[in-house]
Amino acid sequence: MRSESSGQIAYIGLGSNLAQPVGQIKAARLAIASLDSVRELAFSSLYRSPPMGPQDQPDYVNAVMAIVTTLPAEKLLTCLQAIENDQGRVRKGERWGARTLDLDILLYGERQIQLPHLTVPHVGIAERAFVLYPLFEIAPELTVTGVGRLAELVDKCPCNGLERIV
Ligand code: A4P
Ligand code: MG
Repeated sequence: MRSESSGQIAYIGLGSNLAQPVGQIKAARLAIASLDSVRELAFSSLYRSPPMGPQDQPDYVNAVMAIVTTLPAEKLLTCLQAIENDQGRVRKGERWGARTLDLDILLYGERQIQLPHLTVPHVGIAERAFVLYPLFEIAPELTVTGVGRLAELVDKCPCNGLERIV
């Protein structure tokens, strides 16, 4: 993984399964790219998949975005949560429940972060097809810090009904 002298390369996972998910993902991409101190490097295709977790909710649309940023990881998280809120995210306390928008920091440079409210690399990254496949599309040479080569993780991960839609 590279880090740029002008900042860190970070990967953000985007997910939505309510209120026109494709539109939610596209709006979030614009909002992230418009943040001060953030520049978009790459954006994956959009992928549809059945829900992981409770099954009585709509299919998800997911994508992964690469950015370069001078924001510290905690500040980036705060900015992403503000975008989730702006796009109508309601937290009902149900684990893995339906949502208009979920923005996760998948990777932040090569950092490993363990804070009460922020774990990087994101928990579960190695087993989730809806994260690994779009990430591999935009960063096939990546190594996931502390976990292993992305190409090997993709090889070991069944696609679990994931399909590329756009
Ligand atoms: N948090 C810790 N580390 C991070 C990080 N690296 N990035 C904390 C973002 N947030 C991080 O998240 C809960 C808390 O995680 C936050 O307060 C933050 O401080 P949340 O977004 O409020 O709630 P959540 O997303 O429901 O929780 P969780 O456990 O993060 O869920 P996931 O892992 O995001 O999974 N099925 C499909 N097909 N596609 C999906 O995208 N997503 C989920 C949610 C379930 N099923 C899915 C999908
Ligand atoms: Mg989340």
